[in-house]
Amino acid sequence: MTALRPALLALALGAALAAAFGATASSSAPGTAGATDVADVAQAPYSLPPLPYAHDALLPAIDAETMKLHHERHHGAAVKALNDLAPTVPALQDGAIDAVLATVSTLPAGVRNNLGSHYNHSLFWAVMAPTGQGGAPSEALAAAITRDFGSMAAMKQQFSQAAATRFGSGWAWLIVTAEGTLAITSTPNQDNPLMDVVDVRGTPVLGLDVWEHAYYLKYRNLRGDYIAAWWDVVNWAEVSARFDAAVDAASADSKR
Ligand code: MN3
Repeated sequence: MTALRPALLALALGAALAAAFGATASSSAPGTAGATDVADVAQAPYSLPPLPYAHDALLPAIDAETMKLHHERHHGAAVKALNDLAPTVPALQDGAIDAVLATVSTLPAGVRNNLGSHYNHSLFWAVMAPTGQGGAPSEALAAAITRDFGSMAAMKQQFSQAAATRFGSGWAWLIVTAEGTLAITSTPNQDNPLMDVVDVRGTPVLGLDVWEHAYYLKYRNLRGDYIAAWWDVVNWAEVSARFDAAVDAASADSKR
């Protein structure tokens, strides 16, 4: 999850390629090709994660065209913007994403928008699974949902309400708080609960994109229908794993 590792890997790869093909490269662009190669890869620490399923895997909840456009164009544009920003924002070159988000108020607005988008969409693709393959919450997650909301149905109702009432563009979240409990919140635009600019902070374990680009082709203005259908493609195994990790982290933090 850190930006450092891919950057270093790319640097090492670029240097190795420059060394291996130096003679060839310098014959086409004398004296500069090797260095340019290294600089290019060093400036691209972010990449678009591939979708872990086909574009049409989430039908009928989400249509294939929406998934393709959303992933390649919307998320892709954020990744490109981040790579354009990275040379002038040191935190983007060597900071872990969650740590950068926690100090986002001190960074240029483009970081808030585009690193937020990159984090949010990366989580969104991961917490969905092909229709029929979403499984069920782990025992630990199911118990926490009952403890903190009363029932699974009540949690879904609260989450759906948060998603439906987020004015304009934004996200709904199920988070683990610093106390290790579950809570529901929503954020505008590409903000998320890891950022130091939001009211309710915590570690997201489930997130729903309610920007119109996430549903408008199929659902038009009917955001509520999209939200209701989306529960069919939640990847509960992934949400459960993220819940376990977030609870462990909250517990470790409370012992410091
Ligand atoms: Mn989106």
